[in-house]
Amino acid sequence: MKKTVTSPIMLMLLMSMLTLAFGVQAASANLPVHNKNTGLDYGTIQEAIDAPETLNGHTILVDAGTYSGYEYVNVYKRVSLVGENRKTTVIDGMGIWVTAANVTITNFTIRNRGHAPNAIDSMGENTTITNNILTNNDVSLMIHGSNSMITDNVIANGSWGVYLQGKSTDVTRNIGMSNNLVANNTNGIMLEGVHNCRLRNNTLNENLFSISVGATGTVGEWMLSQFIHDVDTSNTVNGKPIYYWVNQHNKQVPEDAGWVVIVNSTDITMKNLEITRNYEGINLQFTKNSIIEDVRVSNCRVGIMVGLYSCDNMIIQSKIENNDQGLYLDWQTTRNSIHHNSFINNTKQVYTSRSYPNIWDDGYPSGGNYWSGYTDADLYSGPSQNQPGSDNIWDHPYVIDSNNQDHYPFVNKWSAADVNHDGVVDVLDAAAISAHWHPGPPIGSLGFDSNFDINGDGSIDVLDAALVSAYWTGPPKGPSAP
Ligand SMILES: [Ca+2]
Ligand SMILES: [Ca+2]
Ligand SMILES: [Ca+2]
Repeated sequence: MKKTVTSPIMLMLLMSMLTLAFGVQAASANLPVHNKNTGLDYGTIQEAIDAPETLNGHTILVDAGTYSGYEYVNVYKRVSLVGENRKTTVIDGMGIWVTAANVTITNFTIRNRGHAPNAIDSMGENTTITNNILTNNDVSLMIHGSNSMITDNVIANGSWGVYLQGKSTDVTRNIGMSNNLVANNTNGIMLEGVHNCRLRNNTLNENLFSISVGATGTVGEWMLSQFIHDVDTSNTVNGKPIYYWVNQHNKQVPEDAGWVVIVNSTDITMKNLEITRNYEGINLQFTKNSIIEDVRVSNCRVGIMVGLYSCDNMIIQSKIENNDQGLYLDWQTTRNSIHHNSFINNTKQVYTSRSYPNIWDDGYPSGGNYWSGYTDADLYSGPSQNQPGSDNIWDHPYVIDSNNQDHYPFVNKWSAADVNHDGVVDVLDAAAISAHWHPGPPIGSLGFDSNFDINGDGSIDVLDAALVSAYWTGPPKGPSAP
């Protein structure tokens, strides 16, 4: 049997022969960009925009293929740019610079864009960016215009993923982001100086610094409203939900948090959290009387941000490790009490934007914090560190600035069960607990020393001894029975 095979090549040949025969020009053979409204075709996206026939409200369709060769496409008319297929309609090395309002960009891959203007850079209001793949760009998406929508995009492998940045001349507000995958960027999503943004179901995976919120402007312009955003727990950082709380009181952040932002709130407890790889790990803004306790914050730009006007908070028993800046104290932050933490290998352990006074120790012998890289002598003990005998507290204060000093910096990393602070949990701690045994009456009674009340229940008893056993790091407690 003979089979009739019609290959695509044969079809094309046939079509060109027909075209020649009938003198009809194949409309789209060499001109891959089409104005859907006028029916006219163009060689480049820019030509289609520039054509006098292209008017506001028109849709420009772009065939699959790779588009490059220009610095950027200048979208200064209110048009929709629609790619044929987001995987095969590729803008390579060019930026899209949007200055008109009501522009839509959909179904493109935009990649390998080095410098400003960015891969997509929009000054226009009501910009819609949907169903694109933005990859290997310096900045994939820079949005300055209000009422913009960013949905269903993949934004990956760049230096900066999404940058929502307020204009210096106007208030930028009401930007929505939903169903985006932001992955493997150095910096994932930055909200900077924008107002009232709404984030839903965005997935941040394996970015070096996942997400940030900050204010811009001079001191007088640092408004609370730059932190009022609607970000719910459908947004995740490496599989863990984001808790972005505004105007909350007397609540505890769930322990599965991937990023924590607390705005204009009081009496919030953040306990037993493990936060890593955000721009700010825990970010307090305009927040008071809250407590950060037993958390570990690592590998962030800023481990814990004590932001604008955040006062009277406590940060205790936490490990702040391998961040660029361990703790950042911003404008008008005072009376925050920070002790029994370990600051380990942060490039800068503490940054104070101004020298507002804060409290860095819990008196003697309860002590202050552990600061990696800080060494001093430990020959003395006592509240003034002038009595002979070492006490595992350095003899001189750790000085952050003139208003901020830890008077009793620990020689060793802080651990609740290491009650003598010698860096191991062993028989000496068990003995010290016995020596300060004080079951029953509550804190404040005569002879009670809270240093030995490991579980903080107001009693020094068998439960505290059990914690020494549980956190034992010394030599084995005895011959192990077969
Ligand atoms: Ca000492
Ligand atoms: Ca010890
Ligand atoms: Ca106790």
